[in-house]
Amino acid sequence: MMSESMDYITKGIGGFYYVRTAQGIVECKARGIFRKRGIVPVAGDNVVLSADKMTIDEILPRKNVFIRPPVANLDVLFIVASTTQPVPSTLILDELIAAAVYKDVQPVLVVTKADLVAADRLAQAYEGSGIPLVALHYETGEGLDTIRHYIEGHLCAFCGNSGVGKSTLLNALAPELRRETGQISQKLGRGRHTTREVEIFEVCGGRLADTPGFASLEAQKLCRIPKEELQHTFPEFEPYFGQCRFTGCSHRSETGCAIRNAVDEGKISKTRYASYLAMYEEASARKEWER
Ligand SMILES: Nc1nc2c(ncn2[C@@H]2O[C@H](COP(=O)(O)OP(=O)(O)OP(=O)(O)O)[C@@H](O)[C@H]2O)c(=O)[nH]1
Ligand SMILES: [Mg+2]
Ligand SMILES: [Zn+2]
Repeated sequence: MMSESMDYITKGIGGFYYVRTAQGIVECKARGIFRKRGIVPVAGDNVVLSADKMTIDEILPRKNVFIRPPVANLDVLFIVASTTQPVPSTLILDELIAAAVYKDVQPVLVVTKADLVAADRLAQAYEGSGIPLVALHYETGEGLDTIRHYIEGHLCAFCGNSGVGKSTLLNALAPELRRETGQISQKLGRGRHTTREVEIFEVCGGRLADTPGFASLEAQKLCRIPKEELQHTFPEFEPYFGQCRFTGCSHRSETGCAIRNAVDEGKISKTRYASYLAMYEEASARKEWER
């Protein structure tokens, strides 16, 4: 949980850092010692400034850090999926969920376009998974307060395919950011997509990281999870650990696997288990240098 009074980096660009302090945002440089130690300050870092507020003297211990997109101390990742157009792949959603869990970030599935097609299919796929799922209904406002509740007091980010409704949701939550997003799209409207920096905004009593890198659904870029660790990124597997016949069970084809039994008994969702198998295969096939 972030503390209100702590100074933190809202944006880093070209060797300059913008740090939010109780007195407003100040522009700083980082001490040379960080580069010598191979530490790169990123948005979301809690920092201690020099007395003249010109230099970042210290980076406080991080809860987590992502390299691409560069952001630290993320608390919540909203994974936005629409019931239709585009129809989500549960494998991609599960990869993103696993990346979040692995990095100690709370994943929250946000289902949009529930007014067009019922959210049943997704709700069923994630029933009993322990992953919170919030279906949005803009006609009634249903779901928005739950999202606001997750944002309050936390550093959050959104991810999801193009067209799922991230901007629509942002505008519903924080209309004051609308101009901001409008400006950005205008800038991007012409020519190729240029690398944009991560920037953190204060909304709904929390912080929202605008992270272009999370927009794409490439969970592989967020982090690579070793195959042995994968099981721990599926919270619903936990009650069955230690109950498989073989120690070191990979929960694939071994006999007496408690997780497979739970799938057969309908206690673990079939799509979630299918994602586990696919991710395990993928992790096994990874070359040593890719790990
Ligand atoms: N019916 C319906 N339409 C929605 C809903 N959410 C978003 N849309 C529509 O879906 C389209 C895409 O929404 P955006 O908010 O632009 O999607 P996005 O995720 O920001 O897309 P990118 O910026 O390309 O990544 C727009 O036409 C929205 O009006 C919803 O809950 N119901
Ligand atoms: Mg958008
Ligand atoms: Zn097993």
